[in-house]
Amino acid sequence: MINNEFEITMKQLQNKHEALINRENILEDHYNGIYNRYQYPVLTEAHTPLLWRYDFNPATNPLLLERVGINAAFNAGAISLNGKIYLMARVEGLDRKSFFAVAESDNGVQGFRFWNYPVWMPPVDELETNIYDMRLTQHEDGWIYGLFCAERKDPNAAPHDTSSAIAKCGIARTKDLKTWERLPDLKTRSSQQRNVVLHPEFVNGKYALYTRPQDGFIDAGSGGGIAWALTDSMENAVTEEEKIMDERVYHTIKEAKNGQGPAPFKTPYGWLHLAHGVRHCAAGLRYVLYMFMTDLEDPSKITHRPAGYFMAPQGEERVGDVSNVLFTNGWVKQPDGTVYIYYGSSDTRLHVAVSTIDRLTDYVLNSPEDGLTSFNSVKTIYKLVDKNLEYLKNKEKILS
Ligand code: M1P
Repeated sequence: MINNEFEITMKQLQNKHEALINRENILEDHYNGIYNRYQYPVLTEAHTPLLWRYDFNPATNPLLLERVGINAAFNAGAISLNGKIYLMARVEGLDRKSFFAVAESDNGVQGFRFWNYPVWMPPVDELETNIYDMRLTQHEDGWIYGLFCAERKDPNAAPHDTSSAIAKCGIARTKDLKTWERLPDLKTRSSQQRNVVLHPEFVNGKYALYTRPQDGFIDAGSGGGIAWALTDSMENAVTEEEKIMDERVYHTIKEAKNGQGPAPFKTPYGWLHLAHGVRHCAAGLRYVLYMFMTDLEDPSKITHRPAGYFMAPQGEERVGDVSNVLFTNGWVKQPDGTVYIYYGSSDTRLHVAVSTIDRLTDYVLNSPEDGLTSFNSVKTIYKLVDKNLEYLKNKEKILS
């Protein structure tokens, strides 16, 4: 490539990248009163900095080839700090290794720009192979904690078995999202852990965790659902007991497995939770998001659980590296009650939906529960139709 061509191509790449980052995001035209999706993903592999991917020096990269390819940017932790919104994205290279990188935006729905460098997260040992899905919790002890999945090859796998893996909960903390102190992995009785989330407040003087005990790397097995566990310290986090608080249930959206999403929000009515549920179907596993509320005094006690899913994959969300997946590990609450929900689709890209604390609380408090049979679902609809017809009959009297 002659120098001029190199410069022109580089400029084109930069302009295209800037245009993508600065693209205005638009609310989708769909109403359910609970939330609204934005049309464009807020992060994709194309949002990652050109600095990570290209060698800009014509002497060492005369053909301007991409040197380090990025495959995807998805499942992100989220936090609102000093008026900005920061996403802790799971970025995956062409080499299938995931790592964390921070992207920031002034308004939470567009303009997310990655920092120049990904997060420097030293491994606990040389066998740690892959890290992903960080949940950020601003704890009342003053630290921001990042809990994530830290994965390694199963040391007991047979020599020919190059797939079996062990998932642990990695723990790190920071004050500024830049410098991270890596702490020892969580120790639990369960052989595998994924989707572990730190509750933002002390409970009975202890750190409280939402865990997801599982027997295998993929299958929850005897791990019955989202569990509740306490630890005296995060510097050496150990849990003795994991109490299942949100169990898997036959013929529901969380029949195969489930996992806590981000840390819950405190509301006057209870702790508001977002989670993912997984079921088997002919196309494989289907991941959807659902919500529930827990007791203010005892966050391990579920008080309200709307039936079925809150959000499920639709349109382009359905297709990607692992299709039919919505997954969330980040949401933020703004001072005016606006909530931004960040969700990954099909392990490929990251989207945002907007709601408010009032709408989400109303949804969780007043939506009917799953009756667990077809007949009970029909009864629920009958009840609503009766109520509506009664209201419509008397509407004028009631309103006068
Ligand atoms: O591939 C779908 C999801 O699978 C895992 O979630 P879970 O542990 O609940 O099965 C995670 O690897 C997640 O990142 C991924 O989106």
